[in-house]
Amino acid sequence: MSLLPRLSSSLKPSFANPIKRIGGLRAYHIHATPSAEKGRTEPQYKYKFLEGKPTVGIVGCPFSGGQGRTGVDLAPNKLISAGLVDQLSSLGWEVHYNSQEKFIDIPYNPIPASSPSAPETGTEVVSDSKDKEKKIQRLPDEDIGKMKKPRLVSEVNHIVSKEVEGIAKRGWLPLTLGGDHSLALGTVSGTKAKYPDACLIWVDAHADINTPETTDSGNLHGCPVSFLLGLEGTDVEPFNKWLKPCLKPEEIVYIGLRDVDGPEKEILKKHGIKAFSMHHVDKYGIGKVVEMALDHVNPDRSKPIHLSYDVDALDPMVAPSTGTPVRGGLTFREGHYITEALAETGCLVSVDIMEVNPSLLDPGSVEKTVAAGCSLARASLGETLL
Ligand SMILES: [Mn+2]
Repeated sequence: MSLLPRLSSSLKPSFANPIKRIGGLRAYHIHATPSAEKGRTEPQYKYKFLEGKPTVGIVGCPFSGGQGRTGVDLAPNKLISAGLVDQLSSLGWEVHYNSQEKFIDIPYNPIPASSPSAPETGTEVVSDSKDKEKKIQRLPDEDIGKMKKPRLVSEVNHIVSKEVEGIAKRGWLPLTLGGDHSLALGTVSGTKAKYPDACLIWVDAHADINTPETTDSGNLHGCPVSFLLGLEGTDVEPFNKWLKPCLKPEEIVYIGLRDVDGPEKEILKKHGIKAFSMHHVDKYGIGKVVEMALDHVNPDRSKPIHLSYDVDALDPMVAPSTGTPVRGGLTFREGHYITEALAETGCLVSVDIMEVNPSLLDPGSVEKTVAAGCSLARASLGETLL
């Protein structure tokens, strides 16, 4: 199965941005501009913290190292090949997308295991962008405590963090396509580097707030929030070499929770972290829940918002092809309402779409899940029903 998206004719890389070959994987840059004939020439809402022409920088991170199932690394290319770049430019955004070249040079077997060109552990010759050959040692990545693949997760997130920070500092909106949710270590820290007062809205079936001590599985996609908060047990190598706690408990709010571990419940209580579970969605309705969530983290709607959206927040009937589905989730409309309401605030500065896994189920279920990922991204960027 090819890792590369089929590109529509309007998205063929131009001569200015030719396809390069890096370590057997082709890398390319896609740039799409809005035009009246495609749709809008500017987004529906004013995104008040962005600068210049409204621009999205897509970070596609083909990464599955924060959990045990392969395939989630295929999502960025699936979402792109489903037409996401064109869809966003037709909403009035200028769109930049660099394929996965930044993730090739990590020495901990970073190329997705499901890729046909996944290397064996050992020494491998890799060509860099100037076609000079260099050798990269593929290093072992043993568990540290309970943490699985800690060096790989750390290195990839360090790169993601710098990418997201760079895009945000250009005045653009970073849209990160995961990959598993451990990538929020990078996305949130990158966003916080540009916007220290940003709040975080975490839409998920899970709280992802286990610490390296409380985690049962050792999978780091269940831990990113604890690191961002700097909870006890998170000041550990290799993460503490680059990742500093950047989030206060009162700056995060959850929506959609329904599968929370015992120790996670204790952490939420102990730190007074606001969370709206599916029980609250049932009780109040999604409109009221989003309003209460915003009132908690952003009462005057004056702070930048980072939205980290795990598609497993949606009910498995809506987004079935994801690694840890839990029944009783958000309907299609509830899931999209959240993104529409956040877009309407004009405060969004960074968006993650995480945990689409195009390899788990039949083609119809995969298509449904990929389509949901794309439509959540579009709604976050101002697509409306009318
Ligand atoms: Mn998650």
